[in-house]
Amino acid sequence: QEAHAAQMEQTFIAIKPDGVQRGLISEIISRFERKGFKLVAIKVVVPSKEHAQKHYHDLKERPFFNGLCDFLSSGPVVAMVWEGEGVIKYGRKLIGATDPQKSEPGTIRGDLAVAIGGNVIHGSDGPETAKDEINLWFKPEELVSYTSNAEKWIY
Ligand code: FUP
Repeated sequence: QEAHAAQMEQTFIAIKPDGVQRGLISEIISRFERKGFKLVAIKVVVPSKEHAQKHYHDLKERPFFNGLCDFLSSGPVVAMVWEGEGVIKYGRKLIGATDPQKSEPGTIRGDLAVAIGGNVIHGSDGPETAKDEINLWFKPEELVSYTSNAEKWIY
């Protein structure tokens, strides 16, 4: 386990208001959990518009930015931090392409969504954004550090 500690990374994953309203929380969590990733932080929040704007600041020049921020702040979001080897990149793989019409079957968006404006989930797209997004959504003390019994079988 100690040998793996250096390779462990964390990513920010959010079930967006459409995913929460559609009752997809457990379905989405179970996909990350069954894979072998570890949940180290979770909360249900209704983000403010300002918070949504900070979260999507990279997209502020895009025409859909305002509608996107309205959407993210329109209701409860399940904000999470998942940990594991390669979780940033592989989490994106579990999620699938941004446009659900293009995401593969077997992915969360491929299996559970049809429109880009209702693609149910967000996941950090790289190590830097993962760090920034975790810091935006969580205080350090909201993240837990623990060893699960399964880890010696996963790693
Ligand atoms: P992703 O990282 O897959 O969530 O995709 P982006 O960061 O590029 O986009 C963030 C969100 O903006 C998407 F989840 C949906 C929305 N979006 C649109 O509404 N229209 C677009 O053309 C692109 C993105």
